[in-house]
Amino acid sequence: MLIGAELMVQSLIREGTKAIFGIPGLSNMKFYDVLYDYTKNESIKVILVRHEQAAAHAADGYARASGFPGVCTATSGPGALNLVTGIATAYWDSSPVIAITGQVPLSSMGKLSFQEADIIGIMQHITKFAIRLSEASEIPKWVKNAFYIALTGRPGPVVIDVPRDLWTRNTNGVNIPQAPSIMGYNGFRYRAGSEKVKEAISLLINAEKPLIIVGAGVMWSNATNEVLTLSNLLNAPIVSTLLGKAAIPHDYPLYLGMMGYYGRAEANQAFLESDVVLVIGARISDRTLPSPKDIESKKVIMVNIDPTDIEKQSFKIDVGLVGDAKNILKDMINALTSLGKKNCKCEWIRRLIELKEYYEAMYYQDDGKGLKPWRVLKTLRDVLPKDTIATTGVGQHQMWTALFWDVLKPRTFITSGGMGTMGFGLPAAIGAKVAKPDSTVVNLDGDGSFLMTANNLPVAIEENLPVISIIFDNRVLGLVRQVQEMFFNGREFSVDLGYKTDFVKLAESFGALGFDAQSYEDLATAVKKALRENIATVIRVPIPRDEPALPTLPPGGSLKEMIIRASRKTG
Ligand SMILES: Cc1ncc(C[n+]2csc(CCOP(=O)(O)OP(=O)(O)O)c2C)c(N)n1
Ligand SMILES: [Mg+2]
Repeated sequence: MLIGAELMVQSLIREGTKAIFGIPGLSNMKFYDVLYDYTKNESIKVILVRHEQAAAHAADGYARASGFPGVCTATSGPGALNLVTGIATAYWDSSPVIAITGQVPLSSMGKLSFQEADIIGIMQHITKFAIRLSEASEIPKWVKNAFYIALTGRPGPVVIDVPRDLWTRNTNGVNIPQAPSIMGYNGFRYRAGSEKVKEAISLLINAEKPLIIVGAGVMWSNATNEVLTLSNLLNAPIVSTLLGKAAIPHDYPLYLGMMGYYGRAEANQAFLESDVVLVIGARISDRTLPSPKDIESKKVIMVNIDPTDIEKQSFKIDVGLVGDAKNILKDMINALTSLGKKNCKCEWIRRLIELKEYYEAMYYQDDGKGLKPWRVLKTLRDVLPKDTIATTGVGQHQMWTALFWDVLKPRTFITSGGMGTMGFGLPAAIGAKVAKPDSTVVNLDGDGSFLMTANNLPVAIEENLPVISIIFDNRVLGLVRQVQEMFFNGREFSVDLGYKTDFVKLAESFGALGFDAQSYEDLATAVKKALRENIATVIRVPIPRDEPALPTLPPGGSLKEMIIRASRKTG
């Protein structure tokens, strides 16, 4: 005879769960009570966060770093509501997070009971699937289904809401399902037909200026090698979305960086000049392509596991290939090899090298007035191991990281793209460190973003998760200030964070190491010390208040209107 809470813990462990992030409370207390025994025999780790938003972000960071669903839990009402931002963040970025929420007892539902919230009603719009259980015996089935839904097709979050009385309910002879069974869900794992694959390949071979756009789907499908092979065979350069950065090693010579609203100029220019684009595992959001006009004259091939991504576009897709990127790319490579046609596209490659050199000379300048974000990031890259996992907050520092942080291994760049959630960096770093304890994890954060979830610094200390937070400390909500300066006639308002906050003391007050890096040398020394001491560390790096994140676009603008230089002197 097993009670519901036992069934839940055993089911999670059976699916491979190694860690759960959360906070206990009235409605998930029995779940914790059973977890207690399983932590004693080290079958599972339970990590106490300081706010449930961090539990969801940590599960998300865990998922993106490992490729395996991250699990979080919260009590009913305020606990579960605190998960909302983190779950929405995971949904927008297609990350497999599983949330187990406690709920008021079945008999109390709908009565404005203590800590009651309609979590399914709220979560169903921001999850791939959300279910409230009504029988304890259903737990194994829905845990199995949840993992299957979260990880198949386009990955995404799943919520299982468990009324409190089910945790303690006795169950007898419950069937442990061998396979998932969900009516009407098939994971979207279609394969593209060989005719369509040939059509796509012939468009690419005959292109004069082919370009590959890589999104997060390449990472989820583990298709990095296939993308590089195809790029090589076609002589087609690669650009990426913000999340697609995590899929391409940046030392690949034909990678031009992130394109889009704050994208690298050479990536945007290459996109504008290209004639055939192959979009792999990217949904082409309004951040990547702010104006669909910019793609209208091109031939477009789109590979995506989610057919709605192909169907919903406002521009024409010439060939849509629905299925897992790795499988489809293998078919494309086979088709290409059998056609045996390799065209050097020398003019196109020459032009791209020219663009790259031209813009790099523009980015990598240093007038000696204050620390330059690009040099801060180069300094960090030089002292951190190749497989370092970087997370970010949201703002200018995120855009500088997108532009100048070199990702050298897949799955080592974790950022909130679709939702743009400030406060993501530290908890996501904590989750990534739990998933990959042998990798260095660095949170490249903004001062504003860091302060949104810095209350979780003690988690890194108490759980012995030595993540390093680098604070790009411009004392301002920099990205908002920049938009006010550039597009609201300089009416900078409600963005200054003041000069009193002391990040070193804040770190030390939690028992972390704190450093104030006044130079690139200071920064390198502090990072080396953090690595040596191996405890959670905060390094504050002062950045001039008016340092811009460029390129950018005017509001509503197209990639043709890129603003590459600041109109007034900064520094
Ligand atoms: C939760 C949340 N609130 C508000 C915003 C709007 N927003 C976008 S960037 C930004 C400023 C971020 O400041 P900081 O973290 O210091 O980064 P910086 O731009 O200065 O590098 C704000 C307020 C947001 N993205 N997320
Ligand atoms: Mg800031």
